[in-house]
Amino acid sequence: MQSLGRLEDLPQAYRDQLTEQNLVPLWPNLRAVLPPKIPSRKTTPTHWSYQAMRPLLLRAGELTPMEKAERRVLVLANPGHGLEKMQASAAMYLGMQLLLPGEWAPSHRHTPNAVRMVVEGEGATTTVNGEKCPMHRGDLVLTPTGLWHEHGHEGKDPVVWLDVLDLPLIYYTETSYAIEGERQNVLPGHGERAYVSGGVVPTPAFNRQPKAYPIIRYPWSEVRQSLLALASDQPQLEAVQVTYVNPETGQDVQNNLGFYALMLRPRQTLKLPPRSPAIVFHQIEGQSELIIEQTQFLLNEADTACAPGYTPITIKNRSADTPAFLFMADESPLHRKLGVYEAR
Ligand code: 1HN
Repeated sequence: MQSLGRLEDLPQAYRDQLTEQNLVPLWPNLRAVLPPKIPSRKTTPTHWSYQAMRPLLLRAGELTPMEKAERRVLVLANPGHGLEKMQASAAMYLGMQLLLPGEWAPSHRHTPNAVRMVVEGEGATTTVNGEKCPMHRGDLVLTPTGLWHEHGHEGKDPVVWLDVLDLPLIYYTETSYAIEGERQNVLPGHGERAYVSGGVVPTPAFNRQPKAYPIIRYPWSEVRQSLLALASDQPQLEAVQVTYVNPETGQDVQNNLGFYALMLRPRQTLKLPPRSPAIVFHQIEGQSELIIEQTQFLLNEADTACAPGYTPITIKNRSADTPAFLFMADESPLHRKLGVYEAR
């Protein structure tokens, strides 16, 4: 590939004139924005140990009352982007949120899309547009763009969950903002009951407008059951994986990020081909070994890791007798919309 002219090759007086007019020559920067064959990625393979972060999160509970935090979160920041950017990848934000018994995180709505993956504790709820969702370990609760949401805690022990948002993307596009609201009235109805079975959906009547987000809470007990059933029904199936979908459309539950649950059979090794989106892994049950190109992480229960796009990934279940279960998030829906999605 031909090397191109550098900025320093140009006379300083000419460069000053360009700057004066808010002009920049392309050629010194062309290779940086269009690198050969594979994009440059700031996202580096990163691992966050739950055991290591837990005491720091609980300490935040002592140091900062809810009134001073609104959302008490330690952000899982990828050092490749710079910690202050609060990004796990180009489009994904991750945070570990703590809610203590009796606490209340007030209602608001905002343009970024969020989901919560419950990590520990019983008794917390998230109310989303009036639907009060219980939060148990492994449950996925959606708070999509524009929907009111608030968190409460009527239990006895600290509750922790992992927040996954498309905040970096929404912020980058200069569309990120929030509106504060009043405490919501709880309304009847739970999407996961109305849509309890994957094969049938409520029949459309003349006037039934399906909601944009018919299911808000995806209970782990049901997702786990689906994975076990899939694995036993299809013993030859390599990737025992399910996608969290909108039951009305069969499409991804949210606009920009995709969410999945993966089961690894005892001692299974699964190779994921390089694909354009970055991926987040969160260990729900068991212990896995995650190999991202040259980097190797041990994922203990509740650990989280992030891998850049275009990278081969291998994941192994460490146990010889129990399955491992992982939650995954990626940027596939976004890449498909942009027309840049690739599996190599
Ligand atoms: C948010 O709304 C929550 O509602 C948590 O729990 C983390 C991070 C950035 C922007 C909005 C929540 C958030 C957030």
